[in-house]
Amino acid sequence: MKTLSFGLLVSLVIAGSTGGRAQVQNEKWPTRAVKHPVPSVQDTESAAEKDARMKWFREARFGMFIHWGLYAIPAGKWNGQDVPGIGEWIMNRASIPVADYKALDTKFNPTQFDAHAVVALAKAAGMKYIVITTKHHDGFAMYDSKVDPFNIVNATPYHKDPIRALAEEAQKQGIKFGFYYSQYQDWTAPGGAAYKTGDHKPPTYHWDPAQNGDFATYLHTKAIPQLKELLTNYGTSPAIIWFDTPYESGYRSTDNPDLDKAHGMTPEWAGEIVQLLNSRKDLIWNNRLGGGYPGDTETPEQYIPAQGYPGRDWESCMTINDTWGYKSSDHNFKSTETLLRNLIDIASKGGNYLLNIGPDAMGNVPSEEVQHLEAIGKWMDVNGESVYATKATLFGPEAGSVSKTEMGKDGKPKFVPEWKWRSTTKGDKVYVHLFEWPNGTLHLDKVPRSVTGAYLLADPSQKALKVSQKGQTVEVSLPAKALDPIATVVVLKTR
Ligand code: H79
Repeated sequence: MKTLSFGLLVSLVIAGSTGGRAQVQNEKWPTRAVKHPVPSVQDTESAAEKDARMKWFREARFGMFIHWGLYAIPAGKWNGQDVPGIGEWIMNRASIPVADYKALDTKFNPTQFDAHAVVALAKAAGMKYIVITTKHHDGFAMYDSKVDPFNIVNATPYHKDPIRALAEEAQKQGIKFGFYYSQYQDWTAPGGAAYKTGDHKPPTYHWDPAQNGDFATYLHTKAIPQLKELLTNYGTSPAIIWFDTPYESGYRSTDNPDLDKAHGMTPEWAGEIVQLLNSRKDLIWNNRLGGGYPGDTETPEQYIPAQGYPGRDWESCMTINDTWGYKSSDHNFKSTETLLRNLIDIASKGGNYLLNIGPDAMGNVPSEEVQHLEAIGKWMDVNGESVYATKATLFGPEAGSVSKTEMGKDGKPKFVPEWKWRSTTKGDKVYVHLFEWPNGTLHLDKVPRSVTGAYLLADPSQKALKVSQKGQTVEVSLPAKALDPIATVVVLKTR
């Protein structure tokens, strides 16, 4: 592909490889066959170049998502009322007028924010990268922007740039750092898009005349110039650009450019952004740019796909409680057991786990989130070898099965996960993560390799466990008790 001239490339019809898969459940962001007006790195690089670009991401397996912005101040309450739903959507859900929401900036002074501690927390959890909201749908820039005054350095008493502090710490502590940027929705910039909520009216679903304007003007005067700042002002960061919500809620692709234009990112608009992204050779970006660009990663939100996405890189993003942005009333934290099982489940399907934290208005990470991440880190310190840089399971049925009786919300038979064990591989090793401890013997069917030995990963002496193999059936003698109450890893040495 590299030798093709630009002219030839633009005339190629490049099929979106994902065919419009559900991402947020029940939602499809179309990546149908389109002519990419600007070829993206994925269109032009060789397979070897792609492998080199994706290498660190494929080995990382575990990252930290950070949703942090002005919405941490109301923290889920407006005028004394609880606002239902995810915290960072409060402006939309409560139909807060632009001027009232913007006035939050004078109250934002997160003096407790400690970039060193946040990066250290990610590292302690065993996370290999961080992605933070540089601008969410509320339009507030969490970094030093010369393009738009509604930003943390210019408009708040804090006057500092947490993105710069985090970029420096990430560099120092050796962890990749990526930027979330809401390119389509912007609820405080005239012309920015808004998803339909409650009684907001089509075609714009705006709730304040101050939001009215021309989308192309917003794109050209705010989103693109801000993305340019983000791509040029932070040294080796960003390693990732994480786009979001490129089409109006519920929109289905029609191959009608005029309809597209009214309902989301057109190929032309997305292409202007791609032009910028192409300036950073090593950049990874997700499938939420819109305009028919599939990007690098599938991004299932708040769920783990039954089988992963064979042939595609992917990352499940999930909350620890029920919100991304901080909500003072949300204490519905998942257990460490659930979080760890999710991480192992995702690794066993060849994906990454992007697990969110939501710092509060002072910049503190909620203590429950810190505790869970530290607990995961303790397990990863011992067992990380069975997660990092591994490949998906050699088995498959252990993840669960399609129900013969139950139907899912989409009307298709429901996938029912099972939580007895998972498996990953690396080189000649097969890792078996046991959530339930078998009585005496681990029995495995359909092992496609010869097993030459076994030991428990958490056993510092790596004492050999007795193994017997008949054809593809393997039995491993186990000690009476699991070494870890959540997941004990059996390592099979194979050839
Ligand atoms: O940044 C996080 C979310 O804010 C954003 N993506 C993650 C990473 C996002 N998640 N879901 N969506 C955007 C689509 C929106 C869905 C809903 Fe709603 C928001 C469902 C309930 C609240 C919009 C408002 C649709 C119904 C009410």
